[in-house]
Amino acid sequence: TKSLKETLQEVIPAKQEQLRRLKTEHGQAVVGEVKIENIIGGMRGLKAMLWDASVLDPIEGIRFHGHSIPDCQKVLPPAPGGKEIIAESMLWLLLTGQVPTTEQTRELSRELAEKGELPEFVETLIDSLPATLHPMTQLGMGVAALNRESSFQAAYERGIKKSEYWTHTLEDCINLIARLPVLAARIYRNVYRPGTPLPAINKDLDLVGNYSNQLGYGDNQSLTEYLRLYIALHGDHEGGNASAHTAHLVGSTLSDPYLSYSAALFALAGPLHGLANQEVLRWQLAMQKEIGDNITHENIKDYLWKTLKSGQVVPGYGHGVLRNPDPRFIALQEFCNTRPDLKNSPIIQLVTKTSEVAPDVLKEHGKTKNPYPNVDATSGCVLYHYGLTEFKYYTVIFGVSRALGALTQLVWARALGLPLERPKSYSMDALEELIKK
Ligand code: FAM
Repeated sequence: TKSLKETLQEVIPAKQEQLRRLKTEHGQAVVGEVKIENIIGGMRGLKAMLWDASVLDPIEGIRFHGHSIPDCQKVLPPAPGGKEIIAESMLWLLLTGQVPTTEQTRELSRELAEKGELPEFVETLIDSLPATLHPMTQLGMGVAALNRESSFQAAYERGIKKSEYWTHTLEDCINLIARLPVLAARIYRNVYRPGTPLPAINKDLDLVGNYSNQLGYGDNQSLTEYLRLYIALHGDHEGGNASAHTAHLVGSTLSDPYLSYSAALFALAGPLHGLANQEVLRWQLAMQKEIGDNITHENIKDYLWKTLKSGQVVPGYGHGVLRNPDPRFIALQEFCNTRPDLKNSPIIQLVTKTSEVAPDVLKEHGKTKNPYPNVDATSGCVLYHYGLTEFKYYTVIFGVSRALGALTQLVWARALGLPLERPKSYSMDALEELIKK
């Protein structure tokens, strides 16, 4: 059975050839136009990035190498005894475009478990941070510090050929994916469970099985399965989202994967991006407090208007690209519907009822281009139900996940020899000059 690296070695030449053809034969083909509204509107809608692992259709939602979420749920191997997609299967699909066999995912799980140990100085660094420092700041610092071990950086200093960049990048990316959950679990223990022992990595478990175990929830199979699904589904959301784009931009300078992904984590830490799941929970709990047990559509509607009239956004709704309910939201809601404890949980019921009312309210409000729930409308609330109630930590879990897609792109960017990213900017005066012409 072929390893991940061997599989990649096989698929890379055809992609290099595809890129060469696009560049030499179609380099002058026009994809779209650039309007001033794109330039001043956060480049929304501008088709200007190459990203192979996933494409986001505004209506259908995300597809990973052409596979929709329901397809992935059918074909990607789960953990032994589990049903949900695991991180290893998703990573394999993202990196190679191929569906792995069960054996291949097991081997990858073992490789990741073997590489998961943190260097001692990183443990010391993380343990020295104050518990009051946001877990995302700690995660970004830890990931950046891991770059002392970067194979890419060491090889670059030695002076390797460009064609060899990707193998060292892959090595760094696999090491980072292996270590991220261990680092993230250590942060959780330090901040929320000080003094409790961190279990050792179990070489027979998958990446997220180990993560759940190290967080202290290994006995809760339902939460572990949820984390598997959540982490697989959040793995990639095409290239333009702020975290993935940051990793790509920083990586394009040939900064190593640790530094690139650490920068991505700080983009993820913003409330309009990864922090949204924390915000959703805070907002839903405040709603729950205010309306009490009488959860009616009418009460929720009033609360939604109160939020909007106070000038705040409704967290968990809207999207930069999507124009329909997020299929990731649907998949997570389906997970809840198949489990009676979750289905009857007050917070999940509130999320469900809110999703029945909010789209109409947001349509009437008339601002957002997408009045439907995004994945974060529900993601944190399931964790809360299972007792993982420390919501400042939620974005860290997102950060463990997004590495799958962002690091995949770094491997491919080096395999394809993609250049430094450097768009052209304009001043307002220069734009006005342009209009006059
Ligand atoms: N509630 C109220 N107003 C909203 C809104 C919402 N949920 N979503 C968008 N708007 C407003 C938006 O603030 C903007 O107003 P201004 O013209 O006054 O600036 C207007 O509607 C047009 O925005 P848009 O074009 O529809 O959305 P953007 O592409 O600018 O922004 C989001 C997309 C996701 C940042 C935005 O919808 C939002 O703030 N949502 C709430 C926060 C959230 O759930 N973020 C999570 C996104 C998620 F998918 C992720 O990254 N994890």
